[in-house]
Amino acid sequence: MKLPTLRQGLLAAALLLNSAAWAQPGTVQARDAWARPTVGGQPVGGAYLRLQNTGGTADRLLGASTSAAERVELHSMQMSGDVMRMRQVDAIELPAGTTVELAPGGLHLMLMGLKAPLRTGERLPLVLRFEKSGEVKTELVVGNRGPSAAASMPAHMHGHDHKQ
Ligand SMILES: [Cu+2]
Repeated sequence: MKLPTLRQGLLAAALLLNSAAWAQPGTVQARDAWARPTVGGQPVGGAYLRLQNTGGTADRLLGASTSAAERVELHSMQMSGDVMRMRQVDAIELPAGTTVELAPGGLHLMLMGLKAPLRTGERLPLVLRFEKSGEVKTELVVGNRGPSAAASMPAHMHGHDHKQ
């Protein structure tokens, strides 16, 4: 009989397509990840990167981790009156086909409980966790990046007590 064979073939093809869809890597790419150097005794550090969602569906950054810190928080920075405040956020939205910039003065990753000062030139592994794309691995390069709004920001604004 030819029919069962054909049917089996279609079934196999359908399963294959299905598993291909599941196995598809995420459509979010992390680029240019970097962290600001810190001095001894500084318990937290800021990290920044560009997230590119090349897919047709929205995704969200839910969290991150690095061996260099006890934990990583997602933060936003907003003016509250005339004071810049950092706020922890649950997720960072990545609409389909967009690039979201985590940069000084705005959204950023906060490395909490640094195990050692971050020194210029160091590379640290960073794992990003997305709602749909799953885990994406990248590397943080420690160093100061070009002109940015935060370059002249007083150090106390990074003091992370969330009050100033
Ligand atoms: Cu922060």
